[in-house]
Amino acid sequence: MKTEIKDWVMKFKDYELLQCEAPCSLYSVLLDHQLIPDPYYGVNEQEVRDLCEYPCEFSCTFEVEQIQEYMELEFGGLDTICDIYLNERRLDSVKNMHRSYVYDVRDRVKLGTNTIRLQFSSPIEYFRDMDRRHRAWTCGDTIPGAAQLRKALYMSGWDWGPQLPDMGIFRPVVFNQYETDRLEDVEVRQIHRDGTVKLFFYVQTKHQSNACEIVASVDGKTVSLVDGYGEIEIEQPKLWWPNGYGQQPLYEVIVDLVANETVIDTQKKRIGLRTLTVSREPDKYGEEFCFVVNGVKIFAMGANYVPQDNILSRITPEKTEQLIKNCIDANFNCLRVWGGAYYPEEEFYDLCDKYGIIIWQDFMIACAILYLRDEFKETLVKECEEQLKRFRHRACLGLVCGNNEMELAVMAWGKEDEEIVTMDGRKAGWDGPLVRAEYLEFYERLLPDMCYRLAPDVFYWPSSPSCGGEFDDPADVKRGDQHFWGPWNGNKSFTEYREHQFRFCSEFGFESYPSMKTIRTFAEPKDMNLSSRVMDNHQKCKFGVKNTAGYIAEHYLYPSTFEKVIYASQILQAEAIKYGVEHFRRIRGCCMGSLYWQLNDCWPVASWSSVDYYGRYKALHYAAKKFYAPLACALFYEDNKIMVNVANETRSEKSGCVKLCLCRSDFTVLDQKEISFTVEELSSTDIGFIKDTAVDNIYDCYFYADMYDEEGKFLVRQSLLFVPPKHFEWKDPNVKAEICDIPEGVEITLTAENFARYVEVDFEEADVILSDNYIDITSNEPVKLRAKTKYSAEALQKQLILQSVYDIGVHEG
Ligand code: BMA
Repeated sequence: MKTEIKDWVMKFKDYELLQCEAPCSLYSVLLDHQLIPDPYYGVNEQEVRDLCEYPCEFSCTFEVEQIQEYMELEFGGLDTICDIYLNERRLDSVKNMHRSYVYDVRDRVKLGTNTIRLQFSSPIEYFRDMDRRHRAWTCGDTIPGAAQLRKALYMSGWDWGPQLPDMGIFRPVVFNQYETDRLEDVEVRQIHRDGTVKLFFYVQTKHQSNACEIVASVDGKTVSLVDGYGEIEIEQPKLWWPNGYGQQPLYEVIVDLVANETVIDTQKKRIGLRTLTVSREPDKYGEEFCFVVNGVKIFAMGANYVPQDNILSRITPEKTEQLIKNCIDANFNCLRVWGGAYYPEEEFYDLCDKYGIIIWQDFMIACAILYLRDEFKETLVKECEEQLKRFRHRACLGLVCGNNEMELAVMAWGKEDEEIVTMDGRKAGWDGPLVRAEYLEFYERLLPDMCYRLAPDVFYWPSSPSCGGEFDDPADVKRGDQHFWGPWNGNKSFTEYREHQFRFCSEFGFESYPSMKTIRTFAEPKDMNLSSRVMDNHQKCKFGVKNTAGYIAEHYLYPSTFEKVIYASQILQAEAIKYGVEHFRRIRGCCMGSLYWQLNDCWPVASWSSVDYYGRYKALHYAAKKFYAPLACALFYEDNKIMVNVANETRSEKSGCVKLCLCRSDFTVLDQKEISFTVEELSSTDIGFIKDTAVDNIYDCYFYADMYDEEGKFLVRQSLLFVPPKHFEWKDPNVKAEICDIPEGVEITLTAENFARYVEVDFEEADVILSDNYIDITSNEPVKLRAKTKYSAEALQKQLILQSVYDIGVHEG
């Protein structure tokens, strides 16, 4: 029998005892009891952060009605430095939130009421101590020393995250009692041959009792395992595909442990039948790097996923499902779970299996030298083993990766003279042999060996970015994956993306501010200035404000209001990433992946995300929907002509046509042309061009292309200017929107009198995800958008807000 222990009491400082329900943490409990202000509001972060200087304690009671053969306490996730007491005797002291801990407590429990006390010590104090005793380099946005504790690094601050290193019970605590045995380790492997799939089961029980039988079943077939081993063949397997390439059928594998004809334990695993690995074949560009699913080379399209909150108990399955649906809405087929975070919940992987999102899974190590001293290394190894066993059977698992940016860091970020003092007192230069040797030993011997042993079908990659390891130029663009930060960190123009022939861009990004609705959750009208204290506190990138202002100056007139700064920052971000992705898809074959930094946020903040903390789409997310469309159209202005590219990421040939048009800002048509196309499956082709000879005034002319499918259905519009938008002679477009009710929600009809670019449709209060947004109105023809919403057309019409590029520099009144 398993009993989850949910009711706890928290003791903190001299507050009275506070009732709480697990999962819960210091912050979640204080917030529930209204004892602290919202840490995400204003500059409260700093005040609330300091509460983690103090210890905090959770206790509970549970009843034992009978003594059974086996009695275990299972802690799914304790964050992080915790002394565990059972009936006032210390059971253990733990320091790794990425592991679960199971204890045999039969000799320690008593009939009747038992108590558990979890005494958490301050992580901040620990960081300080670690930093003092042996300074090691950690990324500058987090609390020094934070990387030397197995606690999600971002919780101690990142360049998009607050410093709120909470503590508490973040996964279930379970009391488990049973008589004979229980299932311990269930491994399911699959081999695909001649159109059939053979499943192999390797199962271990905790006590290896001979009195039990293990039975596995799937797809109506059952096998009784011998010595924990058995096979089932699936004759007409329905294959699992990533989103956009086919369906995602899942098969439920049930493993029962049977004693005296009674099922005494069960484990269920949903699996997808597919082969999935990474190809590193040498090719004419160097060495390819691409996911291969069921033998098909996939162009990975998606972003980097970061934790959805700093206060972990706020992350609900519903919110996670919404976010994954947002990914599907934007045609993603891949996400990278970045290494400065924590290993997501089961439901995250369930959703990725269900919707077809390939997961690039980092181990939770990022941007820091870890001291692999004995105790630390031991817990890290156990953590990696546990996590691998946890997700190795997942249909969605594309690869596991040793760390984020550490190979690069060890080679390139340090200074020879910077001293690092190891645990045993040895001194090593940042790039010294000791640091290098430890790196190689862990990420390039130990972890790949572990993967080979525990998850032999899963591709292992030592670091991101990397060319395969051994400090062999991890930034080489001819091999492996790349992180490219020329635009934004390097202050380069968007056009810079097009100067490189990457193989797989696993990180590139551009910041923006979240919408006004989100800003209003943490700032008052008096704070509505990019450089105010409150806004600065919600901009964790040290040069974020400067960069935003600089890029605005490069592209747009100086915005006349704060609202327009926010809008400009979002369309800049959308444009920047679009520049990159369109180029990457154009060179499909050479480049086989695009994962922008970053999908989401852990609090309301200025960041690289395309969906903000409250689930609101930024302009980038609407743009992603178009640049990641299975059939996408992109424009490239080169050598006085506008080249049209069509990228087809589906498994069938696609035909259609693109209508091209050169116009003046008052909609006068100067030249037009229609190009029909047929583009092979899984390819990208330049289908034709139009010359710019009809352009009579570059400050007044624009170009647009509308793509239609074979049946004449409109798919997408792209537009292009010949000068930076700040120099364009905008005429007031006088955009109007008519909203009407339709059975599924509302339809919005937009019209303009002159060319309108990036028209944003928003509502004062209502949150509505539209079929498209930040759209261009390029002719007298209206543009129609749709939305599923609980609001009526009338209610939305009243709170409608419209703006476009024209408005950025306009002074009202
Ligand atoms: C990347 C990531 C993160 C960071 C982001 C933006 O390199 O690995 O460390 O948040 O850049 O600067």
